[in-house]
Amino acid sequence: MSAAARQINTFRKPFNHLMTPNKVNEINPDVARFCRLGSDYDSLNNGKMIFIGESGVGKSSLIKRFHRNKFNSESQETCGVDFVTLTFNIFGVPFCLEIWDTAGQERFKWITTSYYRGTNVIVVVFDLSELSTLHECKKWLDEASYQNNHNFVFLVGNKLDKMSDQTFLGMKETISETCKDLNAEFWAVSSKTGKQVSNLFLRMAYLTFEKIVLGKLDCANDKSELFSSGSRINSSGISKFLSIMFYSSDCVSKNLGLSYSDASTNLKKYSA
Ligand SMILES: Nc1nc2c(ncn2[C@@H]2O[C@H](COP(=O)(O)OP(=O)(O)OP(=O)(O)O)[C@@H](O)[C@H]2O)c(=O)[nH]1
Ligand SMILES: [Mg+2]
Repeated sequence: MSAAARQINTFRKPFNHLMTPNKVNEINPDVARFCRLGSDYDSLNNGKMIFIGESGVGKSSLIKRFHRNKFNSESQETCGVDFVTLTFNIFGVPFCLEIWDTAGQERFKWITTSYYRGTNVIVVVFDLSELSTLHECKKWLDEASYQNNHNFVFLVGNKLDKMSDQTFLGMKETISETCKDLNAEFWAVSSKTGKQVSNLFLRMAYLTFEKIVLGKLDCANDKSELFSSGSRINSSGISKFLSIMFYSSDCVSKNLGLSYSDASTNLKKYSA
């Protein structure tokens, strides 16, 4: 996906309002204010998300679809872990998200578990066409949750292209129960066709960003100082919005090219 595809200018909705514990329906006013004033956003921490689940469910394919808009029908199992850092532009504020891909093969467990720490979002992936992979999700989440104070859990059913609408509807109740059990937000996607993949990543990026900004505001002794001391968003600030993408040894950087007027127009309606 191009850098432009990682811009978030509107609130990102869940896949299904009934299958999410994250009931927020609009951008938080404090976060909107933070974005509008461009308050000290250089010091925002990176977000971290990790993809876990059985081997072959399509974790790497999902990340590849979002990152490069490509799909490979050949199976290439992940050895250990892999990661990519993507820069999003959220209401005019640059935000880096580390996306960690882990191997589902048991023999790599000793490597992957050491990367679980410090994760904001845990993405548990299963294959919609292999119900047994859904039943393994709790085990995966329990392992990842150990010693980890994550903020969000997403339960992602991949390979939607292999399902008829009717079969998918028939599975909904089981999925809904698992969602409640895991306290997770559900998404059905297809890495092959790209259906819902972008919406899923933008939703996860937005929620992570919101959590990190709110944490930063909570930590500040004086919120008003935080809001007033930051420089306002200006054209030189916007020009800093570089999209930095790392994938393994790859490193590409591009200018996002968002104009000041775009950012301020998008934020006007959220003025506190
Ligand atoms: N039809 C279909 N096939 C998919 C989809 N996503 C992935 N696949 C295929 O499923 C196989 C496994 O995909 P991977 O992305 O390698 O799975 P993984 O979860 O990363 O597997 P490990 O790295 O071993 O943990 C590959 O042959 C993919 O082409 C999808 O949405 N639809
Ligand atoms: Mg993989």
